[in-house]
Amino acid sequence: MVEVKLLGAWGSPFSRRVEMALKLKGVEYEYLEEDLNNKSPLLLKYNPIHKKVPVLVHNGKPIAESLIIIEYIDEVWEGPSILPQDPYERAMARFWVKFLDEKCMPAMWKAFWSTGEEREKNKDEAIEHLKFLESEIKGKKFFGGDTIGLVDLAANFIAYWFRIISELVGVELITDDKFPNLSKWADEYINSSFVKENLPDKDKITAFFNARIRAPDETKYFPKA
Ligand SMILES: N[C@@H](CCC(=O)N[C@@H](CS)C(=O)NCC(=O)O)C(=O)O
Repeated sequence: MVEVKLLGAWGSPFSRRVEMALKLKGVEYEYLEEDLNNKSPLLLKYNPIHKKVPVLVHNGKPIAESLIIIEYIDEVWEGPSILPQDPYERAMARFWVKFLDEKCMPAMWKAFWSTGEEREKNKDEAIEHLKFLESEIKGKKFFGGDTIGLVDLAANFIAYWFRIISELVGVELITDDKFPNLSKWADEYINSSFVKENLPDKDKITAFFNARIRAPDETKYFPKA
């Protein structure tokens, strides 16, 4: 019997990417909630290099790193395609998700959690990156076109988690006037019924980041659900 397990954490945007990919494909799986403050032997065994969630375990074989997991899911299971079929479009989707994780996410994160001049510098950097996304999404419903695809799943942190943090720390980045296309995409994305059902509870995310604002050193990981 095919066995699919997902080691995840409820508040993690990376875990949620993978959960959504599995659900888009209609794959049945067992979800194992990880305590990141006290990592399980299973997580350490299956992801000894990074020791992070998500990890997908397919018939006993582990795969780590959310974007790699999603590509695997797309290749292994039938159902709606998550990556485009066209080789050039596939390459572009891979380009954008790399850009999201390597450039946008760190720059936005630094802008949220720094102060003073440093914060202004980080904000400028984040805005420069976001401008590229703004023009990429222009005229499209989703990055994937009419349906949600790899880039939308990967950009989930912008549409949900980072909007919440942005409000809590008072750092405006994606405003309707500066980034109308990206704002519209974010609304469309989080309000699509499929995504809405698969996002973590807003109050719980807010409580976690409020705790992080009060005590950053003691609030590293989402507490176990
Ligand atoms: N690049 C990884 C990032 C995964 C990641 O950062 N996961 C966090 C949870 S949001 C984690 O497991 N952190 C544990 C740690 O840093 O030790 C991916 O895309 O899967």
